[in-house]
Amino acid sequence: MSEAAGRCLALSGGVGGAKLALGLSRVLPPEALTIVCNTADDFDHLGLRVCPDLDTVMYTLAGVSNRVTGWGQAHETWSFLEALSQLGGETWFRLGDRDLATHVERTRRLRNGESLTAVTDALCRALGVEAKVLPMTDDPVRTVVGTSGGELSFQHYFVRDRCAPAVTGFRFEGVDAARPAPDFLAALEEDATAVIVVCPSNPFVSVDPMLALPGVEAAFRNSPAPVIAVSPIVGGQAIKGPAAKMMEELQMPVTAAAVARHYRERDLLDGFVVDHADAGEAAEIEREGLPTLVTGTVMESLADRERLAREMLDFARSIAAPDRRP
Ligand code: FO1
Repeated sequence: MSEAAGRCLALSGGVGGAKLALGLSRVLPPEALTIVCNTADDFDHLGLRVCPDLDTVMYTLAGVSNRVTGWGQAHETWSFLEALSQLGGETWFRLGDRDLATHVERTRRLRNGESLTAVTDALCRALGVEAKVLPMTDDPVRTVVGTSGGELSFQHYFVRDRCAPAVTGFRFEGVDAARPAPDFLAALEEDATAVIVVCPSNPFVSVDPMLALPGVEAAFRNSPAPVIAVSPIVGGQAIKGPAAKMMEELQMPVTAAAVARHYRERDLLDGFVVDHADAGEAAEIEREGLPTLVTGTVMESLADRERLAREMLDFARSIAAPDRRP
């Protein structure tokens, strides 16, 4: 996509989102890409602010992410955690030594009164990340996971309890009082934004917190830019993480079409992207009024990430200016 075609705003959470964000950062000039990250997974741990989805995107674009786990840094050492364990400290949430530096520096800056937007920008610049990486908001929003055994904080559900409890629903504490990060709203309302990409992230705990921020859904519906989402479900499975398990527990079909419906029912999308494995669902999704691209959405290599990014941008251009309901 050339500059003339304007800017891309990508919404990303978790590992799947970061892969496509990397692809977009490789096919777009840095000034044409803004990546907004979910911050409802953030939490205060050992007196430090941990921002997993911001860090996954930052590390991925900086080329230092741990490809095996999808979180934290590569070439990690664990002296801090070993020493903490000897002291009887909490080690269920694994903080590597290099990763720890990020949490210490972010916490120091936040305590000095810097916004999360400003801190993220400083850390990204220090790591050589040129694309604009943004928190969805500078205000506190925390996902609370409703389960058959009661409510859990997100990281307790996801890491401590390994996504084992059956989910009954989610709520995003603080979201009604939170304001979308200024640059996020600006990118949504800017007419230079040529396409909005919802990355293949968990719809419930990575994308919905961003959409729940006051004004965001309306801005999606009113944006002149087409909104394209990539299914995080391929062949009835999530590539990584608990999205498929959550859909089963929420009594939803575990299909790409069900994900399309989850966004479509709020009139948020102009196009949807499914993997070849789900080509049979494309007709059903199109019948529901959503132009659908069938392609390879499983990103193993860097070339996969770049190809999918290019196809997303071309698909967006091919979709007529969205005829949005007022
Ligand atoms: N996920 C785990 O499953 N186990 C961990 O020990 C763990 C540590 C961790 C440390 C820093 C960080 O930024 C992310 C970390 N994650 C870990 C992932 C984290 O739970 C994220 O919330 C998920 O990636 C979902 O977005």
